[in-house]
Amino acid sequence: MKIEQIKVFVSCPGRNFVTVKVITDEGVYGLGDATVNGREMAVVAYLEEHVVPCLINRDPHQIEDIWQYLYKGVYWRRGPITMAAIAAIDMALWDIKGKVAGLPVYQLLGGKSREGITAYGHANGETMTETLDNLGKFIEQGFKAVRLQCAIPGLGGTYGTLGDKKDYFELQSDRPLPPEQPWSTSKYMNFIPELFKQARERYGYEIQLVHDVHSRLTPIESAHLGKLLEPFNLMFLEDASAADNQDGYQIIRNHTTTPLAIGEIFNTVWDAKDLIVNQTIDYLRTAITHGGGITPMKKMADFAAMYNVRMAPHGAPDLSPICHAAHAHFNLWAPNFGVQEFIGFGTAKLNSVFSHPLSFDNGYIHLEDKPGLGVEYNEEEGLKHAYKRSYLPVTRLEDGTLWYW
Ligand code: CS2
Ligand code: MG
Repeated sequence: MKIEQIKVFVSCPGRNFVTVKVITDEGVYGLGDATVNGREMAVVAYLEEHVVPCLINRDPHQIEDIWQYLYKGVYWRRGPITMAAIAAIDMALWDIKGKVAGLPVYQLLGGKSREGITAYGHANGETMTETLDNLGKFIEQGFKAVRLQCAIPGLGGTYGTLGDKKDYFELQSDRPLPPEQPWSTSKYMNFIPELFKQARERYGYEIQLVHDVHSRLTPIESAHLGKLLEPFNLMFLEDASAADNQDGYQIIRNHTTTPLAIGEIFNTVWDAKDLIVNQTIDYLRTAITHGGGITPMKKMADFAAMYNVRMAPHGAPDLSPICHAAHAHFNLWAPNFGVQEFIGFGTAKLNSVFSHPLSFDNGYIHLEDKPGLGVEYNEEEGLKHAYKRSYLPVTRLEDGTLWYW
């Protein structure tokens, strides 16, 4: 079997997605997701100009060798653009291998370690009451874990809230240039513990709760927040602080028992090596699309397991359904799976372009048994939704200093 052609598609059924289709001389094909939110066209150029020509006529079954060729074989290793490009090819090759074997990808990884994939939903709100009412709706739907984000009084456009947008899937559209949002650490710190206190008073301690700090705090500020939240038993605090310097997490860890999760912007195991070995985190949140594919994620999971770190892949709507399906296969297998972020199955527009094998029931994601990843990309529908340049917001402190979004 040989790789005959590789197509790269960009479509915007609500938001932009970069999709790779690896086609073999025997007609079998595989799909991969290469979406990097706000930098989509850089991945397209990387793939079309520098990856695709090197892979034509190679044996698609040699997944490991092709991965090494694209990673180790290239002088310029790592980084989000490179690793998303490699990830998409890798996903597509696992998809092909599964289709040829007549087996779902999780079977190739080692089979199921569980029946259902525990998912956490997003309860967002513009006020504390709205966030807490939404939490109640998630509990009614059977969710076992829910993330709480709320607009901070006195601050416009806080991360995780919708503002005037009705639909999280369309959060990114119509933003040709990055919007700016203000940030105040003190306003945030004064508010968030109260949100979790009221959540526990209203709904008790059975529901698992998560909160995403989105890297807005320094390590010592995160340590303080972690301590304030201890009475409310969080499942984890996500992106409590940026970890460009992995040692910073020692500071947080030394002060609080609130569990910590990080990794959605990590590209390789090297971004997390110290965090794992020093056991300063509890969950690794790298996505298959941004972490270089299924091949390295399997290795990362096995490595993390030795240090009691569980896998909780990023599940934001800017990853395509191909990545969400790949996560489901990975999560069914990974012995140290923790929880899957889950934002629902998207709009009718999204589902007209991508079809997927996932369903949700009583707090768990289920995967229909289909060979490979079980996803389809409708090329004709994709053409109807042209790429739209759009960006994530940029954050500034109230005095104008640029801050992490
Ligand atoms: C996030 C994302 O889902 C999450 O936890 O932090 O919403 C993230 O901001 C986006 O994926 C960025 O592209
Ligand atoms: Mg996050």
